[in-house]
This record gives sequence, C-alpha cells and structure tokens, in this order.
Amino acid sequence: MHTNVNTLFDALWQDYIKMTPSAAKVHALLSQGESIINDHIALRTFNIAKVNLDVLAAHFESLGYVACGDYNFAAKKLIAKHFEHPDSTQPKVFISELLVEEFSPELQQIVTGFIDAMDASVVTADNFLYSGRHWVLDSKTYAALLAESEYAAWVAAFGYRANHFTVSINHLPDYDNILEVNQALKQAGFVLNAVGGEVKGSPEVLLEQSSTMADKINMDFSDTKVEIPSCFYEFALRYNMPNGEVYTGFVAASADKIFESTNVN
Ligand code: OOG
Ligand code: NI
Repeated sequence: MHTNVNTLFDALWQDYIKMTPSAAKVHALLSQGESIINDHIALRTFNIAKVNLDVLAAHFESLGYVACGDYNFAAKKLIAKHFEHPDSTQPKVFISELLVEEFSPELQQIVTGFIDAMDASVVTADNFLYSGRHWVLDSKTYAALLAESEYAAWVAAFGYRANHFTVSINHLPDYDNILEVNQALKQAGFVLNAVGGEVKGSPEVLLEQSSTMADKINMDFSDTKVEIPSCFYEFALRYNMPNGEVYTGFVAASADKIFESTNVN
C-alpha cells in the first residue's frame, strides 16, 4: 500500500498517460501551464473476492479515504461506490465491480481463470492499482467477453489501472461552463462521447460531465495485436447544494453513459 496520496496519484497518472497519449495533450490544452485539479479517477474490477471493489478500496482507505455513495447499474450488471478524502482537494475515487455471477457460465469460467492465475500478494502490493493485467489473454477470449460485456472485455485487457482521470472544471481558470470546455476539445480534434448527448447531467442534478472517447491502442494479445479502446479523459462541473456546499456525489444516470466511453464502436 502507498503511504502518501500524492505519490499514489502520480503513479496512477504516469501509467494512465502511457495508456492514453491524448490525455497529456488534453491536459496541456486545458491547463495552459497552470496546475489542474482532478475531480476524480475511476477504477474497474470483477466482484471476485480476491480482487473485488473492497480490495481496491482498501488501498485508498489506508490513506484516509471514506466510502460515501453507492450506485447500481442493473443493465450493465455492475455496482459502484465512491470514496472521498478528508482533504477535499484530493480527487474523489469511483470504483465499480462487475457482477460476474450474472453472466454466462463461459464468461464466469474465463474470469475465474484470470483471477486464479494471480498471486494473492499482488493485490496488497504498493503498485497493485497501476499494475495492469495479471493473466494471459488472447484475442478470441477478448472478443468472447466483448460480446457479453464491454466492461468485462476492458478489465480483461487492461487489468488494474486508472480507467480515467477527470478535470475539475470548477478549478479551470479559463472556462466558465462545460460547453466551452467541450468546444475547445472538439476544436482541437478530440472526439467526445456523445451517448445520451455530449453533456451528461444538469445543474438540477448538481453535476455536469463530459468525456472523450477512449484512445485506441495496439494491444499485444498472446496471439496477435489488435487496436482496442484504452482509457479516456473526463470533465466535471459541480454545483452547490441548497445549503451552499458543493455536491460531491455522482449521478447514476450520467455514469451509465460515461462507462460507454470505452465502447469499441
Ligand atoms: C466509470 C464511469 C462513471 C462517472 O464519473 O460518473 C464515472 C467507468 O467508466 O469506469 O466515471
Ligand atoms: Ni468519472
């Protein structure tokens, strides 16, 4: 486990920009040399005891993070929690887990095989949250998973690492609203996730979000290389609650669409 929040996020970021070359460019475009505050990052996993949401969360809880919200995505067959740090300038963390038992016996067998192949010590190692994949994967197995669940295929291919970082628009000096951010991104040639509209959420639900479509990388499967979606970048603008405090939760209906930023098509 890491002993310092900043070194953990630095390591997650370094891994993330290797998987997501466009993120470094987006970061440069929006920051204009200033620092960027991350609203949150997200991680994905399977709900198998050795690697489930709680196992990932323990790495953050040991640094002072506390579970704050529960989310359910029935159609995608996954659940999620978000975690906050007492220092509100630290990124929130959104962790989801796939409900493996709700899928076909074939998918269950494939995923169980991956997790069985992992040494138990891997999940408590300092670097677990940016350690990537711990199993052999061929392109046919990836395709079989993809046919049932984009999420399952993504975790199978990329393993343990940040799925996205999220720019806090509230802390961007040069932008007042999410439409301006989206416009700047599109003008620079980045492709936004348009599922359900480019802007997810509204001032009424106290959170507006947008995201790029994931970069495509040439994945080295055990049999061949295939271009597949890796990770994406998200942008979030938060509004104040009636009591004057900023809303710190997530919005399931919006999150449901954000997940699709790693869809193959
Ligand atoms: C998480 C999608 C949800 C948000 O901010 O609502 C999310 C994922 O794609 O793993 O990040
Ligand atoms: Ni997110």
